[in-house]
Amino acid sequence: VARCSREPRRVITFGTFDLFHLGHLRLLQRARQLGDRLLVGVSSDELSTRKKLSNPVFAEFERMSIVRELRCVDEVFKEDSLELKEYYILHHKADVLVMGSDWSGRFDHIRSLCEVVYLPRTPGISTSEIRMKLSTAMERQQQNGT
Ligand code: C2G
Repeated sequence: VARCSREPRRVITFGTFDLFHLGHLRLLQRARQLGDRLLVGVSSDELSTRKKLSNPVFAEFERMSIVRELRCVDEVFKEDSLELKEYYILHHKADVLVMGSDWSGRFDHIRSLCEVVYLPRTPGISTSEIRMKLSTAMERQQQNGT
């Protein structure tokens, strides 16, 4: 029987993945389903701070360690700049770039290098929302002296 010996399809995505949550997980799982291997560029502390205008809660080593352990992730590398996307895609021989819909249209120029897919974000959850809830709860505790 002739095997279809096609090359494994390599999917690449990027993110800070701070306070890892279900929205991150669902994105990575769906990205992995679009190919045979999933490579994830985890934003360095420096890039995360620049992007989000605040320091990530967890350092890059911690965020990379969590993402690396996921069953749907095959490889993790550090993302040092948003401007290096073309380099990372060529270096990692990615066939498709996957990003959440908040990035819709932002990487259409990459279509000359690889497919680009934007997936709907998981509603109702975000790292910034979790941080807001935590800091509000802590302020309330301090006011009540509890
Ligand atoms: N995401 C999602 N649903 C959520 C929250 C996040 O699908 N409720 C997706 C985002 O769209 C992104 C990925 O999860 O594709 C990681 O989210 P962040 O860590 O916030 O990543 P971001 O800061 O957007 O970094 O080079 C691109 C940047 O590094 C992307």
